[in-house]
Amino acid sequence: MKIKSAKVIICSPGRNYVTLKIETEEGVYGLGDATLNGREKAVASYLEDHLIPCIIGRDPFDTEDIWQYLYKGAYWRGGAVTMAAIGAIDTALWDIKGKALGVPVYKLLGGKSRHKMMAYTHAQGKNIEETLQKIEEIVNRGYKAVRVQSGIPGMENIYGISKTDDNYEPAGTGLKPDEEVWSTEKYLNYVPKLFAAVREKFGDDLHLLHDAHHRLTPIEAARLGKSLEPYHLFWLEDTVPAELQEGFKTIRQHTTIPLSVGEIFNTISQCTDLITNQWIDYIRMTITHGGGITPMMKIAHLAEIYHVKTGCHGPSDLSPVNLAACLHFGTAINNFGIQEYMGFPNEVSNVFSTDYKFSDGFFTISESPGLGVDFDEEKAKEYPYKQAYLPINRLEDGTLYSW
Ligand code: CS2
Ligand code: MG
Repeated sequence: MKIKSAKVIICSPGRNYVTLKIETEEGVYGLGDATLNGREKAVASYLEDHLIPCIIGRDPFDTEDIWQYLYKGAYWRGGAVTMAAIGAIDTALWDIKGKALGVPVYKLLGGKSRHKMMAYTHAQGKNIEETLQKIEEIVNRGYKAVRVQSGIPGMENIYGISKTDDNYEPAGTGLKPDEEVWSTEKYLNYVPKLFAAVREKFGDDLHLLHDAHHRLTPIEAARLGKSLEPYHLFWLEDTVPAELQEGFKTIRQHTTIPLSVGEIFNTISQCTDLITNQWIDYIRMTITHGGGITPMMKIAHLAEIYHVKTGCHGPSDLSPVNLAACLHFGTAINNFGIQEYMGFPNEVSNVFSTDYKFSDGFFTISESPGLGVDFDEEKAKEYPYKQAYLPINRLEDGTLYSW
């Protein structure tokens, strides 16, 4: 087989998505998700101006060499923009391989290691009462695992809490990032009360997750972990900015709470210490931002040796193509942990078609050849790109802080 052409389509069915479509001389095409929230055009340019010219004429089955060529051959290795672009190409090539062979991608990754995959979704409210109501709605939809976030008294706009009654969408469409204000002390004092109320109302069996979103120091994360131990969370996510992987060693010394990290990682080198020192329990890297199925299989196999499970990032700001790829990946690997599923804006189903199944809190994989997703280029034209930025965060004294 030979790659004949590739195109990048940015569209905004409810929010921005970047989709790569690779076509072969034999008429088989593959799809990849190249969405990077707030940096969509950078990834599109990296693909169009630098990577696509290099893959024309290549055999789409040569995924390992093509990945090495795009990663090492660029000289400037790694980074969110670069790896989302490479991830989209790799995903599209696996889609082509499955279609060409007439098999679902998971069969090329090791076959079926499970017949269903547990999902978690987001419950958030402006206060504890509202959050409890949202959790109840989600439990009634059959979920067995829920991420719980709440507004914090004394803080107006914070991560994870929608300013409207719609689902939470972090990216604002202003010409510059929105600014939010943060107090770690108010947050640390409040979150244990939130989970006490949740356990009181829903009992012990519901899996509870929480996202600290990169905002704590290691010892603050240790304090939060210890304070949440009575509520036995499924995981506490993104406690500290993980440029300092060693920070997780401090957390581990103080608390048994399961830790997850990695949604903003894009290469294995960012998590090697975390995994091999068993400083984490779940790796959150996702197919697109992790550089594609090819490297993610290597990360899953490394993690398996150290009892680390996967928990792929799956927000509404990655497209159904990434989600489908995560599900094929999650079907095949032994150490699948859980799959995030925020759902998508209603308009998404006008552009993307998928045939994975979701019911009663679990995904089941599609048996269609390839990834089992499709993309309507004509419909996509009805939803033009909208400039969007993720917010920035400041402490109450104005200090720039992690968002
Ligand atoms: C969050 C993400 O889902 C999560 O765990 O961390 O929603 C994250 O805030 C967004 O993907 C940023 O675009
Ligand atoms: Mg997160």
